[in-house]
Amino acid sequence: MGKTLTYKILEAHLVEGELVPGEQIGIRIDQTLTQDATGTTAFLLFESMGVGRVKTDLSVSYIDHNMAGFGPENHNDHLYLQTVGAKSGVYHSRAGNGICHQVHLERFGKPGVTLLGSDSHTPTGGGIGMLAIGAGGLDVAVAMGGGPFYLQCPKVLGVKLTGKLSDWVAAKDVILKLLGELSTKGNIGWVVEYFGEGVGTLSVPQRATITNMGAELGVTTSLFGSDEQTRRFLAAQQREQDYRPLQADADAAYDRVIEIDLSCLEPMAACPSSPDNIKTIRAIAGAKTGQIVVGSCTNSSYTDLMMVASVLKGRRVDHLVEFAVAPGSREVLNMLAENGALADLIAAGTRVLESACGPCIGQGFSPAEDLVSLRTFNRNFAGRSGTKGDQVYLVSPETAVASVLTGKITDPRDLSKKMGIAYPKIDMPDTFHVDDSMIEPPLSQKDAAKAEILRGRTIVVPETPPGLPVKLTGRVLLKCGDKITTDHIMPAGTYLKLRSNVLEYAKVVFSAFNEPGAPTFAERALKLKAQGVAGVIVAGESYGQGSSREHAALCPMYLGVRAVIAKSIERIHRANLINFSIVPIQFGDPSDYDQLDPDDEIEIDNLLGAIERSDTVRIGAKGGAFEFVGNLNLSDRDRQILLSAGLLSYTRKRTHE
Ligand code: MIC
Ligand code: SF4
Repeated sequence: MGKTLTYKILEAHLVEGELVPGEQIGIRIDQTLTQDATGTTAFLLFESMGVGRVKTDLSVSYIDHNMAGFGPENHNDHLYLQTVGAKSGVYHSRAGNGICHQVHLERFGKPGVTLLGSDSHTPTGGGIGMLAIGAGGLDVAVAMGGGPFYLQCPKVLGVKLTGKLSDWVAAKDVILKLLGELSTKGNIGWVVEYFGEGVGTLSVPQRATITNMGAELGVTTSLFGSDEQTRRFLAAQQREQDYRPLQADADAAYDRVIEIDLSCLEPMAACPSSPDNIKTIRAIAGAKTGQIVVGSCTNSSYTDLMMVASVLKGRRVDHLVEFAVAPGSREVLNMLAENGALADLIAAGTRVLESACGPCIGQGFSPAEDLVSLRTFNRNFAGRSGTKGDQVYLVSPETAVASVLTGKITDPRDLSKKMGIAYPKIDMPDTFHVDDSMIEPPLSQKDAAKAEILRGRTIVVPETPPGLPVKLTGRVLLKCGDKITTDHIMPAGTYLKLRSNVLEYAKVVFSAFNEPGAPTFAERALKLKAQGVAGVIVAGESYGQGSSREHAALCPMYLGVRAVIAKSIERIHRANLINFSIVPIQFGDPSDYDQLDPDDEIEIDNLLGAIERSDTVRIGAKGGAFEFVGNLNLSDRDRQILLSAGLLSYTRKRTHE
């Protein structure tokens, strides 16, 4: 049997372990990316590792998340990242240059290369044939220092694409279809690889939409091969030298194959409040909408926005709809400005937001209560928009623009059928407007030696995790259900500016679960911590879905949380827990979850011994009246990290050995 593309790239980068599914492997990382919301912590930790300059082929630091600038925090972060990056050998993409994944695809992505990013949508790079993986900032810091990245050797799901998308059906509908089939849980340890004759009909920006939102499946990454479409994209970005053809073998051994006929797809939506709550637009058409946004790293490419502008040219946004676009990059915005499409959007009544994450991470543009908001984004977790009880539907730019005209959820095919609007086929241009003047190269080693790093008062170095106790005596601080996302654990939106100050940010851990008038999660946790009692979280399936934000481990660690006991824990979050010395435990028997209650006392007699040499722990609860077994599922390296009180101490120890 032949090799998958995933295994070809893994093989070329393997530095530890064997390519056997399920085994832990270490791979060399060629490129890293960080963004400002995870980057400040990543760089503070990188600095404390004492490595000096980055050892990767390329590391880029982007400013794109924390852009609202209410108070000094955001700008302090930008200045820190600009100066620490310049000194450490890192390229710096300035605020206004665009969303990390879009800019990285345009300017740096290369087929066959490994990319590790401190953002869960790093797999966007899979659209150009990279093996691009999201991870916590500390893992990225270690990779910047030249350390391998460790992951579970994946199984490969081959998605065979046949046929061709019909007019008004978009790449977004491909990934929505897949999310409908596979859901957001139960896909840990898989890579999705697209193949088949349908692949050649998709441009790189379309492929990137699919691999981007593949993150919502909870897989390690998603990728396409590198072919004529890839060459065209790189040539249009004036980087044809970065092209190399790459494909899986014709008889590649996929662990499972799903077939999707692109010709049979129709417009779809992820309904509130999960990216896997999929319905056809036909089924939900007619519902009133009052707010629509086209943007985010999923759908803000030049071709997406040109399609929207072409439909809106000479027409008006419905008077009950607020419509905004957030172009993915300055390159995209520049091109729209130059060719007049921006003027068409403005004339139609569009609000033009800056090239950044913006509303996708709750940085403004929150919808009114009970109002249906259509967004071309990748996540619609409850409250992520900044409005409690929000009704966010994730759709393609085609569905978005059709609904902009009618004020109702509208099947875009009706624009042709009922309104006589022809589908504007936007081809990828032969040349993009390339201007790298907002990407600053790092200082030379000589200049870097003298350069000063600017550290604003709002940037606070995070606490190092304490060692784990031999015997854990704890209490259940929170019992939560299935699919708890990192947005539930560590809300972003208006709190995002606290990312560089764990002491402040920790106050809102699990704030979605706080009851009015009752002590907050943080207050209860700190009280226990002062009494020397460990905090324990009990959760259902798929705990820690969503983002890579390590604050969802770092802040609970600071509050004294030492263990999470769940039915299952998602990949990036589980790694973050281990990195910050919180023990991830899976119920041996999921029905034991039902026996536990908030405030239950928890005892693990020989925690350290179990971590050192066992696959299971015996957990006592309710003053000894109930005992159950937890699975640890730790690799040797995980054990060492936990025994060293986290990845930072482990890395320091190894550097000085
Ligand atoms: C997200 O889309 O949730 C984010 C904000 O980009 C996060 C990163 C973060 O929390 O800073 C992600 O996807 O990893
Ligand atoms: Fe930014 Fe949204 Fe993409 Fe996250 S998903 S990187 S917040 S645009």
